[in-house]
Amino acid sequence: MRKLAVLCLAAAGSLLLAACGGGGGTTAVTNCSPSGPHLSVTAKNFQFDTTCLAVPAHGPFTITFHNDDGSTSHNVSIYSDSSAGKPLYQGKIVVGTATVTYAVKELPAGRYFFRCDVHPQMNGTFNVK
Ligand SMILES: [Cu+2]
Repeated sequence: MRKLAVLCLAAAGSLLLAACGGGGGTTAVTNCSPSGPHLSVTAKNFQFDTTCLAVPAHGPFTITFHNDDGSTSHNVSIYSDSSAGKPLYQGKIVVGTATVTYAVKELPAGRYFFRCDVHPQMNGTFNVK
């Protein structure tokens, strides 16, 4: 597993990136809709269990984040777009097998981007609508 992560990091920025999972694949869902203000996301084998998250506009929300990769650090952060230049929320990094709940302030309706800051190849679309 550690070897795979190194390969993925080495591939960052190249065409091989899509092979490392996350939101880069052609089948990635981007148009998901919210079912409520409480999200649950799991990171396992250096992948999130979804490529699309959504919350309702007009209110705060929570993200319960499960890190299922023992001794590996992951988090969930939200950015205004896939350039990750402007953070809207940066979740605390979770080391090893653990669960944390992030409380996030209301965001304006829009299409944003989420990722793991430790492994940027783990990413997806974050919809507020
Ligand atoms: Cu990560």
